[in-house]
Amino acid sequence: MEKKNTLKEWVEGFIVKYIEEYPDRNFGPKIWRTPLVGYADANHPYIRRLPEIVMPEHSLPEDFLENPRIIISYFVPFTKELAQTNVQVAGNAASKEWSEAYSYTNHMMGELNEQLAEELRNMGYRAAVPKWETNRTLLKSNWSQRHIAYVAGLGTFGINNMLISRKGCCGRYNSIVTDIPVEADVPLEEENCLYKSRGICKKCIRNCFSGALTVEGFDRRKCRETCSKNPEGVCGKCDTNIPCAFTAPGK
Ligand code: B12
Ligand code: SF4
Ligand code: SF4
Repeated sequence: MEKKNTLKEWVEGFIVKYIEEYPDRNFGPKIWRTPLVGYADANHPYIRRLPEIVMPEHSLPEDFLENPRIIISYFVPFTKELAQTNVQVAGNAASKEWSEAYSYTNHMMGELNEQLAEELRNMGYRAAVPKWETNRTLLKSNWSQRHIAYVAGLGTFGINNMLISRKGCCGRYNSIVTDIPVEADVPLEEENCLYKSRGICKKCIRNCFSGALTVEGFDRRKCRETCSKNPEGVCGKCDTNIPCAFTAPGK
C-alpha cells in the first residue's frame, strides 16, 4: 500500500513539476495552474465500451500497450488571466492568447507524455503514449481524452459538453497508458454542473452565439464551423466567463 501511494505521489510530482517549469525552460507564457491527476482502470467496463459509446474505431488501451493496467489521465487548468483575454473579445471570436494557448499546451503535453513514459520505463514499468487521430467527417477522435478522464474520476460533463473537474473545465486533458501497480480511481457521483445538479445557470448556452450549444445538446458541426473562423480553430466561449470555469459549482 505504501509503495502504491509513493508511486502515485511520484507521478503527480513529476506532472506538477514538469508543467510548472515548462514556461521558464521554453521562454513561454505562464498560462497554467497546478494540474490534477487521475487513474483509470484500463479494464473498467466503461473503457471497454468506448468503441460503442464514441465510435467503432475508438482505440482500447491494449492497442498501445500489451496487458495495460492503468491510464494516467491529467487535467491542465488554464489561469484566470488567460481566460480573461478570451472574455474581452466579443461574440464567438477567440483572443490571440486563447488561440496561441491551444498549440502551446498541446506541444507541452506531447513532450510531457513522452518524458513521463520514458521515466516510468526507466523505473522498470511499461508505458506508452497513445497515438490518436480525429476523423474529420465525424469530428470524433479515436482516443477520447474526456471520456478517459471521466473514468479516472477527474470530472463530470456539464451542459457545455465540457468535462468539469474540481478545478473547473477551463483547460485541457491528456493521458498515457501504463502497467504501474496503483489503485484506480472511480467516476464521480455528484454533478459538477449547476444546471445538472440544480436546474439553474445556462450561462454557457448564452455565451455561445453560434447556437451550437442548447439545453437539448451540442451540435459539433456548428461548433466546428464557428471555431474554424478563428486562428487555430478554437473559440472557447463555453469554457470561459462561466461559473464552472475554475471550480465545480454544482457540487
Ligand atoms: C474533435 C474535437 C473537437 C471538434 C468536435 C467537438 C466534439 N465535442 O466532439 C470541435 C472542433 C468542434 C471542437 C471544439 C471544441 N473543443 Co475540442 N476536441 C476534439 C477532440 C479532438 C475529440 C472529441 C471527440 O472525439 N468527441 C467524441 C464525442 C463522441 O464526444 P462529445 O461530442 O464530447 O460527446 C460526448 C460527451 O458530451 C459525453 N457526455 C455528455 N454528457 C454526458 C454525461 C455522462 C454521464 C457521460 C458519461 C458522458 C456524457 O458523451 C458524449 C457522447 O460520447 C478532443 C481531444 C480528444 N482527443 O479527446 C478535443 C476536446 C474535446 N476539445 C476541447 C476544447 C477545449 C474545445 C473547445 C472549447 C475549443 C477551444 N479550445 O476553444 C470547443 C468546445 C466544444 C464543446 N462545447 O464541446 C477539450 C475539452 C476540455 C474539457 N474541459 O472538456 C478537448 C478534450 C481537448 C483536450 N486535449 O483537452 N473539438
Ligand atoms: S455554465 Fe453553468 S450550466 Fe453551463 S456547464 Fe457551467 S455550470 Fe453548467
Ligand atoms: S460550443 Fe463551440 S461555438 Fe459554442 S461557444 Fe463553445 S466553442 Fe464556441
